[in-house]
Amino acid sequence: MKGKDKMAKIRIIGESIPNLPWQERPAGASVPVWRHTGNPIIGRNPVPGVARIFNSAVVPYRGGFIGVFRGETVNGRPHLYLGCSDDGLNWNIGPDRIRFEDEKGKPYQPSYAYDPRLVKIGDSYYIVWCTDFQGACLALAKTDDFKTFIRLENPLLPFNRNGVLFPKKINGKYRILSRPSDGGHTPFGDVFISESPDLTYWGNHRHVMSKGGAGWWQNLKIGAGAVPIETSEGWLLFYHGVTQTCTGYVYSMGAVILDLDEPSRVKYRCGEFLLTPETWYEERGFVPNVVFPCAAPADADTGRIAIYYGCADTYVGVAYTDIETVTGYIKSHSEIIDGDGDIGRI
Ligand code: BMA
Repeated sequence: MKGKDKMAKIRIIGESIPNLPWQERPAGASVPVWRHTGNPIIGRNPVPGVARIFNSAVVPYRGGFIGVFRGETVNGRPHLYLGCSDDGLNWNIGPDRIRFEDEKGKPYQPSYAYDPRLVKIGDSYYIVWCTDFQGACLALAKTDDFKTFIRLENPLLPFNRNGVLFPKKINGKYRILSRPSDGGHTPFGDVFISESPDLTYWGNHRHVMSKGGAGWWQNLKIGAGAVPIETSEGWLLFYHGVTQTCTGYVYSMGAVILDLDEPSRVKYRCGEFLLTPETWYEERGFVPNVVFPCAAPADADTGRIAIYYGCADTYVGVAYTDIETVTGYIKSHSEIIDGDGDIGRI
């Protein structure tokens, strides 16, 4: 590698978010990702009728932030709620569930809804979440104003979870990451990608990445997390990896860089987790030992990234990194599992 290439700065290709939440890495720390000191940013019983909010997605909106939140209601069923914030940390969450309609304006409410991801593509915003479609599967809705939410056709067949849309078309096609699953707590699973010309018809399915590797933290299953960040090096994806212990699953966060033109191809993948349950709000809650990233807004001007993640199926936390730190760490700890570096068509 030439000296000049070695020094080339990695850029985020995206918007400026000057008010993105941010704290510097603690003095003396060398970790690639660090927690917001005010975590959790959303505590228990945040809204009447909602016992816990976690695994939720946030985007910048009109100079502030807007989010779609997974609220576990007081009868234990998950639904989606809307929230807004000036600073991305203090949230005002509406007391009513998001009301969905179909393309003819008829109510089209999911019987349950969890793990939303939120993405802006062009001038519209899209929500992908896990819904009931004769079993757990992915749902898709569109909004232009966060007042009217139109459900589109469910993109894939059951069972499937962890659906994440890319923020733009790649070579003329929308792309969605997903994790084919089972009807229960799924003791297996890899990340796949599918493409569509119109968000209705999906095909050209490819395998993106496998569970496993030399380490054990992601040896049971993996699932896409935040909307991928476009960078000069590739698509930066924060995802979750799961291991099984004698008392249950442990969810950690990892990161991978996918090829810009052919995102079924892994370029670099961190063999180590970037965040694992260590604090009381990650270790203790409705489901202990869970960190579950769902959003990572990034500021193209400074390279700063704020990662929103669910903590122990009970709280929302924020963690920080910057593009140079995290890509440097991924590349210097990269481990590509057999076959993941190709296009994923067997
Ligand atoms: C997964 C999903 C997530 C949850 C995790 C840990 O299967 O249901 O919503 O955070 O389990 O319970």
